[in-house]
Amino acid sequence: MELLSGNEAIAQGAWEAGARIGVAYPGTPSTETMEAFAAKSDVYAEWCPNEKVAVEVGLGASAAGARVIATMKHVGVNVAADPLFTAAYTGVGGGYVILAADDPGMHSSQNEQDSRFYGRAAHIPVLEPSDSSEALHFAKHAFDISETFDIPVLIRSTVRISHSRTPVDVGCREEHELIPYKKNPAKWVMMPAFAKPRRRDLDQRIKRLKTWVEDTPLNRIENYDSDCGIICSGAIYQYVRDALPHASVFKLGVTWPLPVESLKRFAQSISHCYVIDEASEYLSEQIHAAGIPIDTLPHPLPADGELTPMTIRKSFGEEDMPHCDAATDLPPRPPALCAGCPHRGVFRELTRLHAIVTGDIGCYTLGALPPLSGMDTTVDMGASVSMAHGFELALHDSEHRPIVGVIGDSTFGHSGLSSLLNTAYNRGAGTIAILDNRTTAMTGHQGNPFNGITLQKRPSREMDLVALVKALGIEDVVTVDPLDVHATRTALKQATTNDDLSVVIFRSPCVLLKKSFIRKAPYVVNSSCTACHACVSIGCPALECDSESGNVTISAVQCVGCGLCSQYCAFDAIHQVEEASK
Ligand SMILES: Cc1ncc(C[n+]2csc(CCOP(=O)(O)OP(=O)(O)O)c2C)c(N)n1
Repeated sequence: MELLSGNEAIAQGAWEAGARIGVAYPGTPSTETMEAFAAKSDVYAEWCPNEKVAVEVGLGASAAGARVIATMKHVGVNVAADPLFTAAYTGVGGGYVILAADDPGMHSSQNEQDSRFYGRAAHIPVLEPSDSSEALHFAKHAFDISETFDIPVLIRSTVRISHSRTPVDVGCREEHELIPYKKNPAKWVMMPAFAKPRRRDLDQRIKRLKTWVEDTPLNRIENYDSDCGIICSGAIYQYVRDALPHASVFKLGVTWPLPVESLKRFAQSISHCYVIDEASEYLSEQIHAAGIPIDTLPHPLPADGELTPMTIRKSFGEEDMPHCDAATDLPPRPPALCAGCPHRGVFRELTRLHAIVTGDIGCYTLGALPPLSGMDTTVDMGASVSMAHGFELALHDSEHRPIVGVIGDSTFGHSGLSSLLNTAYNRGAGTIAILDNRTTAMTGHQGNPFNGITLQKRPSREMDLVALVKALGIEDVVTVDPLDVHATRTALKQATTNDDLSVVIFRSPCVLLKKSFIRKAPYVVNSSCTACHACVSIGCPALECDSESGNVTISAVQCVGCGLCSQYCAFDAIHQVEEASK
């Protein structure tokens, strides 16, 4: 028995099922799944530059006969949707399981999405575990389902399943020989002449799945109260058990296709049957559409955000559960760039320039928050570069503020590269700042093509970012140390005042990377300080400002000695400890 997170359990299940290959792009809450899989014996695993590439690499390996797992967060499924939809037509060779980890409540995402809609739209079965033990077993089953029905299988988890640890009985690995590859264009070449019969074949496979799903033990009925029954899945099952212990429950483990006939019988056997779903109407819409009689909840549940046992109890007009009360008197902890983060100065300088900044997704999105307030837009990975081009197209005759797209190195590899190709191809202008902190910091320091570190630390290539940008025909490319304020200011000024498309690569390792950790002697403020607060304008959490006197001090615990604040001091009042004590 081990205590595993849902993510680790899915990796364990894939390993036990004999999966040989794992492919992923990181994204919370899915990331640890591939990290755990990569640490197993007898497997190959890699980070891909994005989720579309990952799903395609996985499909190739599956076609060649291997069992494969691909993992991503919910928004990654949008990126991977193109191969995903057609993979339902081709079907698989070796079993192919894809994890989509959703983030209801948006703990670390730009939107709330329900990946089960993808299963339904793409005709791909969806399994939803409710704890780590199920995560392991469902992952194992998913490979068999994939091979039996010749179809990829989606495992949908949510943040509470992915990140909660529950006891799991781990087993041994069952080796699976490669399923011999045979050339079969009618299955694998999806041009219309082959895709049309394959579409009809898909219908047959779905028909078989719909029969199978009525009896699979992955769904479970718990019969208690005949007056109140709940249909639910995933983490919500655990909340329902806590909140309404006497209710009967239809616990769905397969949420596409739904076991319509079994659900109908359950609903008819109960006086009042309800559907409880989180930040989504996925289940209730389908259950209504199937003509299954469902009651309206006594009090509606919130339409967005995570549910809790408490919100569910309240919707039934039940008393509070005192042990479930979360502390409400905790001090707020707004997110901030770390002390010493190399992204900080770039945003300070962009604000000084009054630039319109199209931002992107990564640690640097925090540059949007006060006091830096250095970002105008953030939408999806890669959008900084393409939206900067859009701003330029619309405003270049009327707006005299510089337009700057800001993107991280991993995000540039994910999809910024194709956006920059577009701007270069269409002779766009503006400035692109690539914040190359030598890692994919936001999701926990994964490797990417620009630091050349692979998931299993196998030999790799470190892409030459300057050469890559130049290869697009962009001549104005410079590399700058973002911890040098003068160099940063000069480079941005130069890039934003010429008529060309310019790229500035700000290169300095993430301060949390062990190797690069600056940890020089901290800085201190001396008596020349006039409390002008120019240093505070960079928003470093190491700088503390007395609310009454306005005096600034630097926390020796937090300061890592990057020296950015001293470069903003016009009164020579900030020095490193050794210098100050001279
Ligand atoms: C399509 C998609 N996939 C994955 C993610 C998760 N994610 C958010 S930021 C990020 C990486 C950011 O790395 P980088 O661009 O290098 O910036 P850093 O955090 O290092 O500053 C990832 C993988 C996402 N938001 N969207």
